[in-house]
Amino acid sequence: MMDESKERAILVGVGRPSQSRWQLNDHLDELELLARTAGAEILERVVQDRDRLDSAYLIGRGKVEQIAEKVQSLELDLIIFDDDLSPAQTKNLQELCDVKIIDRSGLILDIFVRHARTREARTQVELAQLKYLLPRLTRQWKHLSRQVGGIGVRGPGETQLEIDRRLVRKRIAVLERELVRIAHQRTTQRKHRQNTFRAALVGYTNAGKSTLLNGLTGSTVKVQDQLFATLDATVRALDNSDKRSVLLIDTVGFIRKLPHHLVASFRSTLEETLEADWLLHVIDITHPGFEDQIATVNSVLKELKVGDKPLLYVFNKIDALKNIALIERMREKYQPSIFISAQRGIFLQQLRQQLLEYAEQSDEEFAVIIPVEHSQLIAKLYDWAQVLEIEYTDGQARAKIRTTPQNAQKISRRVRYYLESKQTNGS
Ligand SMILES: Nc1nc2c(ncn2[C@@H]2O[C@H](COP(=O)(O)OP(=O)(O)OP(=O)(O)O)[C@@H](O)[C@H]2O)c(=O)[nH]1
Ligand SMILES: [Mg+2]
Repeated sequence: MMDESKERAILVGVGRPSQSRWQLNDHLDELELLARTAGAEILERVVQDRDRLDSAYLIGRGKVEQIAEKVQSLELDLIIFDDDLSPAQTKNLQELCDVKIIDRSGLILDIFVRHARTREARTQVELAQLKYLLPRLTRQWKHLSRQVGGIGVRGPGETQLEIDRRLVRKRIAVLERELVRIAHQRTTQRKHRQNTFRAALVGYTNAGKSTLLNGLTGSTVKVQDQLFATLDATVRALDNSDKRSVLLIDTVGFIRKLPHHLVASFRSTLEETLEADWLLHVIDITHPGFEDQIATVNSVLKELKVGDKPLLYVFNKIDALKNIALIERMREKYQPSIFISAQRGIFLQQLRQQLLEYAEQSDEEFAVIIPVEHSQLIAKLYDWAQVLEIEYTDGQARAKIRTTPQNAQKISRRVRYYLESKQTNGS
């Protein structure tokens, strides 16, 4: 049964001494899921154990020749490598196998191209794709793009590959300017909600972030058993939060070896996350490699310089967990943490409660004194904080305000000498 609409592919992985076979299989499972999300049909996996990667072919030349035979016998359209290929390796492999070659980064980019809906996401993806293609822009690629198309050469690639590097660079500059403009718009939007507490959902792709957002806010963001279903930042208010307004932010998921061009290009989407007051790190506890996923997410967070933001580990999908003992082990190991099922609504009420409590607690009370001629700054206080009391005497405004630590910092920077005292009044 050959599905004509799907590209026929095999996966290639390299076994390293530092890595268990189990880990390699887990990585290849994930690669297969990525490939299927991109619309490929996987016929086989090829694994080679190596201490060192080959500079010309990544794997041994003999192995490449075996793969070239499979290209014929299995009628392959595509070979997908789990490891990053240099432009030269890609070219060499293409020459020997005479078929399209793509690596994990290229595959992730392809999925992003498919899933990008908004102008911002499209712009970011095109930028990342062009940056990825630039060093790979050779005659070989042009030739292939004209002939085959499909996975890895979709989207802007098809037309951009026809033109020379100089034009690609020009396009990159245009996109970068466009993103600065979009980011500016976003900042303006964000200003309107400065006095609200914001919690960002972060986590590995497919962990259940969007399901959780829907469960907590009653919205209907797309949920799919697919990688990278969400590419845009969605902001929704926590329902049932009359005491304190709390916003939740859902955004793009992370994955092992997320291409760094992509992370850089998605900065404006991730900006919402970067400015959040609290991170909810959502984890699929039923995934066999969930602890590796936690480590990956934490390292991306570090890369984004939000490694020390306050964070709650939200272990999700406990409804589908077989080994219940895992919960107690993880509760000890990851703190603070909560164990929920976003889909079934198990312990969601508790999570909502924690969010509200945290939001309340994180507010601090300040007494500020501002000379009345700084009327703009006084007006700003109302944007940035809850003004509990304000009185005007001797040409000065004396105010008691309550706000998040983030905003408090901002205010104290502006207020400078006028900040009288700071009383933490959390409890
Ligand atoms: N069993 C179970 N499945 C869940 C739960 N929460 C989410 N899922 C499923 O997990 C899959 C991924 O859910 P999403 O909410 O799209 O995950 P995400 O983290 O937003 O994924 P991306 O946007 O692709 O990064 C879907 O098939 C959900 O139905 C849960 O509590 N239990
Ligand atoms: Mg999602």
